[in-house]
Amino acid sequence: MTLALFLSLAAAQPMATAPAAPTAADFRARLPEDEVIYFLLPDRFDNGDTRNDRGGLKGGPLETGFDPTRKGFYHGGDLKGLVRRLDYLQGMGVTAIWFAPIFKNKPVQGGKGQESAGYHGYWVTDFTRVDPHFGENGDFKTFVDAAHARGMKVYMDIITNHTADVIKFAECEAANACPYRSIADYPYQRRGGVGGKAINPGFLGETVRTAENFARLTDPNYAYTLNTDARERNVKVPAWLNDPLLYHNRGDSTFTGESSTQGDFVGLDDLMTENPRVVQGMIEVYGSWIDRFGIDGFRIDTARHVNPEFWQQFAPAMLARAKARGIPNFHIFGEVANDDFSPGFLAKHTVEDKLPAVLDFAFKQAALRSLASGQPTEIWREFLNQDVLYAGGKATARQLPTFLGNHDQGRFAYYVREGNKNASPEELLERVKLGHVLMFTWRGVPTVYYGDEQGFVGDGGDQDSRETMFPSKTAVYLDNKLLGTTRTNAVANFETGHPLYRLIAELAKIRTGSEALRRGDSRLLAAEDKAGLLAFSRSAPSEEVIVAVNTSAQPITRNVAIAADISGLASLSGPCPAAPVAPGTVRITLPAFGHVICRAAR
Ligand SMILES: [Ca+2]
Ligand SMILES: [Ca+2]
Ligand SMILES: [Ca+2]
Repeated sequence: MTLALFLSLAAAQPMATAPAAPTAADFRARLPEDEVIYFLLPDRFDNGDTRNDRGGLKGGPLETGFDPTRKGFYHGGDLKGLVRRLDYLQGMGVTAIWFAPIFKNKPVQGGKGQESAGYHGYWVTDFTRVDPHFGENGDFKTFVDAAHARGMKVYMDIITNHTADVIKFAECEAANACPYRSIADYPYQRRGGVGGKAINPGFLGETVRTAENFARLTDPNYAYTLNTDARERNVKVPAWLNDPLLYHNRGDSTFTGESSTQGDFVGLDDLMTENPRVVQGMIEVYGSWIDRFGIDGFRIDTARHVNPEFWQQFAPAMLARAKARGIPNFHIFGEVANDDFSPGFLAKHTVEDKLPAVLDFAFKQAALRSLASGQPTEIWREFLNQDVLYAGGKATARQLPTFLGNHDQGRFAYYVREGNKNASPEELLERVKLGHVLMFTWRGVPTVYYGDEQGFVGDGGDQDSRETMFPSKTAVYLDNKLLGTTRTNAVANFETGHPLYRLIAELAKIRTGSEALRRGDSRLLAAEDKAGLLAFSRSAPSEEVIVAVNTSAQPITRNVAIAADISGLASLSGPCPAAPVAPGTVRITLPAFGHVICRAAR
């Protein structure tokens, strides 16, 4: 539409004015769904201080954990680096920063020859302080205050399921693999199996979650014989975490059945989260971070591996703690890792665990099916239909962080390339761009994975998707071919001119300025039994926005049914048709992988 036509339409049919974009001063008033989240690993974002690269430790990589030539070790990023890039993030429209766990980790773990480092943050030994590789608690305060001064929120990544791997079992130490030993085969009241010596008389098991019952659990050697290195027996902080009775001690999870919540996550010591001592301890640990720093939310790691009753107590306690600290819109979202398209599985954890929100793995899956594998756009209809499954229904669905890829499962661009091996670099970029258009217009909270805005692709999941934004020295990162640029991972990549950075900045601006896109109800307008059109509407009291995308490599023209009283469409992005072709019908023409975001006028 031309500007003149838009103005004439606007003059003839004045639109309600969308509320002004929130400012720095009132960031606490914003709802979770108002945010644009950016997820990063502090170790891989920017290195603002090389003096802390070894975390104050002496020795080689196996002592300090620092080795930028190996993907599984610390590369040097830290809080000072993050602070000096706040302009970069704000320029992209980011309003909330979620970073991988900041807590002090066991620097290196793993059997001989299989060692890797805690650069990712998920192997915590001290839950009360920042890992020295990232800085001091004072650096954390500087970061949080600097973010808040800009009106940006800070979401911490927290873990209550496990600590670092400190507890060792005599029976399997040499093999470095400890198979899960079930309650049926290794009951609490016998040592080493049903025929063993009687221990723990009267202990009724972990399902009787009272202090009285857990007081009868006095010997942790029911499944395995504990054989922890004497030098590590007091390494955990707070000190209560050093009590081996507060762990399940049954060996490695197979991620099925009982072991899903009671097994060790690849050796990490699995906390007895049924014990009220652990519940209370974790409420204190994380409540203290809210009290001390006034942070704005938690992403909860491995949420599905903790018993629901733990979350039923922990989540409301954190919300109350935040409220008392003057943080009314504290956001809590759990990681319920899932590779299928199964909103029901995700929703279960909002219903049963009563988690306020979960990461929207279903969004990632729908985006991959549409843009990496070219499957029918009908999946998006099915997607919206299942929003009612969440506790709180559609209102909860609007608060789920949506994402295209992450540090565990890999980058969106990687899967788009894998699924379209003969596509040109231009087409791959168009597909990745359209994924971001969907993420910023679909219900939920758009969550950008660091580096995606610089065209990072990676080589797969986990360590292969954790490149540094600063110059890399890691061979498997250096040979990567990025999207939308001729640059490589050998140089720093904070380019505000990268086409994906620019697109995200534009989308963030549109979304932040639109009540409908942030908070609106969703209605599916059109989907197809093949790749092609997906159209949907977002409507809030002040406005309605209509979004249409073309997931196919061919141009399309389709008639789409909209509300009959819509008289015109003003473009927020893309070539919106100026007016309906008939009352209630708009004709949408889109190039391959094109999109329109249109504000309706009535
Ligand atoms: Ca550093
Ligand atoms: Ca567990
Ligand atoms: Ca590579």
